[in-house]
Amino acid sequence: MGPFVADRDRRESVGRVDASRCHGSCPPVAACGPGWLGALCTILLVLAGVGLASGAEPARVRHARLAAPGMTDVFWTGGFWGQRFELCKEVILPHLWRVMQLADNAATFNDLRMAAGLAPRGKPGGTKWSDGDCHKCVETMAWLYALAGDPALERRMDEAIQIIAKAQQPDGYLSSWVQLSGVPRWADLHNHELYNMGHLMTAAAAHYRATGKGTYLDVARRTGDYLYKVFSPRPRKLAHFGFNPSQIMGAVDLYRATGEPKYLELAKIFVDMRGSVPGGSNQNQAAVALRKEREAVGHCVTATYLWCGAADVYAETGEESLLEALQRLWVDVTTRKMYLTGGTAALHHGEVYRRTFRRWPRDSVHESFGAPYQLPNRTAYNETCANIGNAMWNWRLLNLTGQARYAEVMERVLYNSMLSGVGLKGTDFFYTNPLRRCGPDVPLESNDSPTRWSDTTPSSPVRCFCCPPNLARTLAKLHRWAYSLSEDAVWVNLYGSSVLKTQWASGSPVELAQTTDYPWQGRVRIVVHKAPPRPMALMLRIPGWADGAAVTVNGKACDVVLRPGTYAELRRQWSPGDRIELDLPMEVVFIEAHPLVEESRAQVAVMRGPLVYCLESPDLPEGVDIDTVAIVPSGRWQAQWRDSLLGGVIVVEGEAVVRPTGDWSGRLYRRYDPAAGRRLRVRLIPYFAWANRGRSQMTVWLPAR
Ligand code: FUB
Ligand code: ZN
Repeated sequence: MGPFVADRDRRESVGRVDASRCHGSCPPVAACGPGWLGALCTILLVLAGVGLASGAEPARVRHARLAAPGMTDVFWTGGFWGQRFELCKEVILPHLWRVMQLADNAATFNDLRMAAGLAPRGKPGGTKWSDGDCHKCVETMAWLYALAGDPALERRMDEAIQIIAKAQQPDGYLSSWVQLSGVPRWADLHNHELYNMGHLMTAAAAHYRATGKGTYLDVARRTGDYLYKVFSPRPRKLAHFGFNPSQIMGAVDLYRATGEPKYLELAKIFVDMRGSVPGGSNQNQAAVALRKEREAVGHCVTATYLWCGAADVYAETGEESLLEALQRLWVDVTTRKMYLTGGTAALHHGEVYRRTFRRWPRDSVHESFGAPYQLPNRTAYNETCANIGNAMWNWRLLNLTGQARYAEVMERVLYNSMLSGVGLKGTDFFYTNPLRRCGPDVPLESNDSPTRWSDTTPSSPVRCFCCPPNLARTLAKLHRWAYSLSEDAVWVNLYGSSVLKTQWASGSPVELAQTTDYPWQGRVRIVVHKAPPRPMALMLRIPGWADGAAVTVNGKACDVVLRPGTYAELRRQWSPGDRIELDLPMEVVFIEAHPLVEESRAQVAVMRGPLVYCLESPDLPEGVDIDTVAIVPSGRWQAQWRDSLLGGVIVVEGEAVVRPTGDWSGRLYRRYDPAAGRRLRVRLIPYFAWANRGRSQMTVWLPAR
């Protein structure tokens, strides 16, 4: 399939921006209104030396098979994700904004205020990466604003951007922790300068698209120009720089927003730097150059951000060796190193053989991938950001290739290890996402917390606020991941009540409305409201678990292949009013792990549709210890809607056996009695909904009897 011409982001900002905003840094010319006004604006822009490409998404996503719809081409109309979008707008974002004004929260706008001279200067109160988290918060506002158009949000963005712009140094550098601490620039990669500036570039591009204003983008351009100056000579001493390298995605976003090729070159430099000089650590994927890498190692946020950045570079350059490396790594991750929930960070701390540096054969890693099949449950790290990074990477691979396997992983993360990072009320969070919490005496690991937390001030159990704004920005833009477009097709990646209103490749309007109770029910209805005047394919994703899916068009069965784990292609001349009905059977299924996953041996997990289930202690009768429960997969199992539980969920109920706890005091082992145990009916809840009823114990994997 050839390259797909996609200029939706340009069109959508055209739709939003009015002529009154055409001052200074102007949005794409058509935004300046029809006729003579637009022409006048063009002339002014040219005279002012502002390229006409400014603000436009490049006219094509060169090497991607699919393109994402524009920023406002899709919106949720309700349902599961619609509720979470609303929660993000009404609760999560206001909460973040409030907490991030606290001077001693781990992420705080106050550090930027101090750097800007807008608050009395003092020591930074936030972490070294606080700025990056502030930019993620503004990015969230931009995505919400694009759809909601709420003037209060716009004012808040203006307020934040004013602080950010003032905090920026005259040469374009901006990383408030370094500025306030007085340490030299680029002294230590853990100072997170690139992380901070990367998020700045991404947030600024989103803000520009959402508002048409260039205030933030101007800051980002200065940052991009500064980074280009520092990194384009490829200084050897900075070859291993980049921890959680959001700057690669950021530079590509800036390139796409401005059309300025040097930002793409900068992104490529950041990819090429890794592993280019001996002595780099596996911790930040600098021991082996990405194009040669065969194993997923090291910090999982750092890894997935690097891979997302490389995917973005590939989308623009088409350099095959990059895609090959990413696909190799994907196989390693998904067949040997990924949890059932889509989490990938098995280890709080560990070691990797340093493959390129003989004198120090072992390399310390943390927050990282484990060895193959090393997937402990209780001590799983699975940082929410790492899980989101995995989803972001898979969304990119999906669009590059059109392969359903990537959508499957993306969906697995979203419903499970991403959503477990936020409490149902939207104001409390988890940083780590283990698959088991048990035993009152078992110590918690770093960044674990017995209950969810709302802020990360010094009294909080966790001193890192990177995950909440990452979650918020993902919820705020997830609608855009639900569909993709190609030259001759619309792809439905995620099921959720929504409307897609876009221009198809030929320029014809396409409008579809989807209604569904997914993931609770597997029935999906899509109604065509507008269709192009020639045949178009509707590509419906058939999830890997959906054996026996069925589809009808206007009530008649279709002759179409519905193979789980692929997209089913419905190609025809569509007309307004056409009705597609898809039925994805949602059975309760029992899952076992590869025999080499020692921690899950002889156990099963329960899934229904895309949801992973867990047993949580509030659902057990008084006195029954979670560690004594084994389930009986051959028993009677059923799914039930419970309106009043956890905001409304489908629970799975079935048969279990409880073994006597007995007296373990002073003992590590005892004789096993096969006859001991009594029958019990248990209720499992969706994993994402655990830890919303106070301190509890929980397990995804359960012994099978
Ligand atoms: O690196 C900054 C933050 O700390 C990241 O988001 C986390 O992964 C942790 O490493
Ligand atoms: Zn995080």
